[in-house]
Parts: sequence; C-alpha cells; structure tokens
Amino acid sequence: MTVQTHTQHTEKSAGDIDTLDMVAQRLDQAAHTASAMTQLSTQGVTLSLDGAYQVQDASVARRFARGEHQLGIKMGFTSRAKMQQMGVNEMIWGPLTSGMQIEEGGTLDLANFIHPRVEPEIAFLLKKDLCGPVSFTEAMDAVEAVAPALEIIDSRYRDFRFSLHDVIADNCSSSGFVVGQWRRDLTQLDNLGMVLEMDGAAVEFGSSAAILGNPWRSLVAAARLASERGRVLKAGWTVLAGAATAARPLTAGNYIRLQCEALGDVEFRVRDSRAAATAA
Ligand code: OOG
Ligand code: MG
Repeated sequence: MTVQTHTQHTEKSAGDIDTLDMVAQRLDQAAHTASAMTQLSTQGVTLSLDGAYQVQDASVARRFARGEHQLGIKMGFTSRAKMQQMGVNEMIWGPLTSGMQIEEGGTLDLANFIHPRVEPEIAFLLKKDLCGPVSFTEAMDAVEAVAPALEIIDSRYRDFRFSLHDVIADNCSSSGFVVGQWRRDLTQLDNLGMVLEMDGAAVEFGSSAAILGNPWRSLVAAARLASERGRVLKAGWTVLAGAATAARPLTAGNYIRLQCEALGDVEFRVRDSRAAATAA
C-alpha cells in the first residue's frame, strides 16, 4: 500500500485519509498500550514526508482527545551522534505532551514503555511566540530560561528500527522528558560539557556543541520547521534541542543523572511495577 500525500496536492482521496488515520490509530495504540508494532515501511506502508507528519498530527490528536495537552516540541537528529546511532540524517520534530512529563527527581515506570532509552538534552522555555525564519537574536529574545534536560525516547516499532518517515509518523519516538532547574542567565550555550550517568557511572560524554554546533541553532530550526507546517512555537512552551550523545537503554533500578556544565543536574529513577507485583 502506498500513500502519496504531497503538499502540492491539495486533493486527497478518502482512501488516503482513511489509511493515514488507520496508521495513526495503530501507532497511538502501540504507544498507549506499550506494545511494539512492525515498522510501517516493512509492512508496505510508504508514507511521503507530508503523510508522515499528517500521521503524527492524527496520532497526537488522539492523545489530546484523552485529555493531554501540548507542553512544547522536541527536535530530533540535531547531532551526528544521534544520526549515526539511528541511521537517519535529517532533522525531525514533534509535539511534547503533558502525559510525557516526568518531574525532576521523579520515577519512570517501565510498565508504561516498550524499550525506552534516555538521552541528554538542553531545554528552552519560551516567553514569546516564535515562528518562521528567525535570527539567532530573535530566538534568544523569545527565551525566558534554559535548563538541562533528559529525554526518554521509546520507538513504537519493534527493535527500535525505523526509516525517517516511520519515525516522524511515530511522533519522533517521544515518550518522556525531565527538565532540570530553569536558569535565566542565557550565557554561552555553545560548548558546555554534558555527562550522562547511569547508577553513578558516567556512560556518555558530550558537549552542547554536538547539537548543530550550538543549541540555539536547534531553536532557530524548530521555529522554521514548525512554521513550514503552519505551526507557531508558543510562549510558555518547552523546546528540547535534541540529544548531544547517543541514547542509552533503561532498566529497572536505574538512577539516571545528567550533569551539564553551567546549567546543573537533572535526574530521575526507573522502576518496574510489574516486577514489584510479581515479587509481592
Ligand atoms: C528519534 C528521536 C531523536 C534526538 O534527540 O535526536 C531524538 C529516535 O532516536 O528514536 O529525540
Ligand atoms: Mg531527543
């Protein structure tokens, strides 16, 4: 089955829309029930770039229908480390919703995830709307604060394998995020040391420079990419700039911490309520 939905075609057949909706429903169901599904491209479902973002919209709409709301957006594949790990070479973006937020120092329950991984990021808090091709200065002017952050990604596809369009349709693997303390001092973000620790051992070392040379560039790109799909980054939203290093799989009992130079730490713990239930 091939679903060609290019932006230049204003008319879509009802069949295409049904297929996009069906795919969105399957992805949302896989996320909601934490059960892996077969990659779309290997099932013979070929989405165009536009079709992939339409599936993303439709699957996120299902989250909103369950009462979640949008808290921001995340950028993906803004570092070479991530592109190499996943074999994808283009930037992607997708919404962050209230159901994904984990409080700083909080606990993630593996029962709600398929095969989650964690990655070190930097977050921006917007104080003004941001849209379209903006300059560095305009982007900085729209930011209230910055913070160290951890993103939890959890591909709904079996074996965490996907094509560019598969992962976009899957809301860019977004499944959780933890933001540390916001800092209003927006000083140099271009070369901050970032150390990801698991259970007290440093496992990934990076620099904020890995994120497009400078994380501010990721915010500029976010404003541009969102506006290409008619979206505005809203005042009050959080924008995740993308991981500085490869992601690491999570297991029950993990204590995860990111130490980010000048911005401070952010942490969370991992448990598995299913294991606790079996032990009880
Ligand atoms: C896709 C999400 C990529 C990042 O920070 O680069 C991403 C994935 O790796 O599953 O969030
Ligand atoms: Mg990420």
